[in-house]
Amino acid sequence: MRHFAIISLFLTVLFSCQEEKKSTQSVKKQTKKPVEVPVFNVDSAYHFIQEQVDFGPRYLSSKGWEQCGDYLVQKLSAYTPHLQEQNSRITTYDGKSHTLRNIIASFSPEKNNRILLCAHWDTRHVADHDDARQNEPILGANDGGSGVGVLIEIARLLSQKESRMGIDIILFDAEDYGDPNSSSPNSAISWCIGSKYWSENPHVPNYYAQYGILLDMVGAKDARFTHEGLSRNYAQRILKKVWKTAHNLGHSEYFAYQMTPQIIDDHLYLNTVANIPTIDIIEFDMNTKSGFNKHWHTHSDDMNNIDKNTLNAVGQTITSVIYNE
Ligand code: AHN
Ligand code: ZN
Repeated sequence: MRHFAIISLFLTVLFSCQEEKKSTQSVKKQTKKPVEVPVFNVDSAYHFIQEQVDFGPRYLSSKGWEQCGDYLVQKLSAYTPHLQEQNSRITTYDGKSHTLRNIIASFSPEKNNRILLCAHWDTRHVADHDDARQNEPILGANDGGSGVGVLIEIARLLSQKESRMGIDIILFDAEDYGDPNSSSPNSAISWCIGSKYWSENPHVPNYYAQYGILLDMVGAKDARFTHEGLSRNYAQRILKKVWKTAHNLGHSEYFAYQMTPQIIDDHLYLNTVANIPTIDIIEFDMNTKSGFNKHWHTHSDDMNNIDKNTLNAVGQTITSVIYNE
């Protein structure tokens, strides 16, 4: 009888605890009001990639780079009055000197709760993974163009409907001027010069964002995005949030629950220097030696390498994530 009393007391306590948990959870849910997510226009994003590619190769200091930089500033200025550029003299692995050009478009800069969205806008100066014309620059429709195209479309949506969070869209320069000789001792630090510079010199003093999302090579047909190593180490929570959103929207073929190795990309310095937990949405292809898209750093990374279904999966997902915060 005493045993029974103790057990029933235990059960009463247990159930009352669960009740409490339930009610606090439902209160928490109710505070997040449902929001209408604007429609990501994939034709528009595709068009923004085409316009970049039409400038030709856009490697540091090239004519295409100069013209495309002006185009991006002009495009984003039409969507927000809060546009900044960062310029700095840099030297690349080959001893050449260039002027870096990071382009930053902010939405609701007065808000303290912020999300950072980014991509690199420069393209590779050499086709080091091609069989032919290895010394010539590439068009970089997917590698460079795709992430930027998606982000300009999101800027267009943000200009029409404000999100609850403040948003910063950063187009990093000088990501892709890395040393083609990957065994050279300074190879690792030859990439991602623009994001390293921004992480050490953010456009706003004491800048902070709750999290960051980097888009890199998000436009190829049947692309698979995986849980990349640095993203897992530094921003597991964001990976979960983004992948869950993608699955809820029906894009599970693109967003795979698979762990893949670390990649040196712009999110490296955001995570380690700026301390902003940032994921990299980047294609992983297990059938190539590099692990990247099969046209990576070749002359066939042109508009034929861009598929609207992939762009749409990524664009819809990111749009849904930012408007639901
Ligand atoms: C390395 O190959 C070390 N990182 C690749 C980052 C990259 C290049 N993303 C696009 N192009
Ligand atoms: Zn590249």
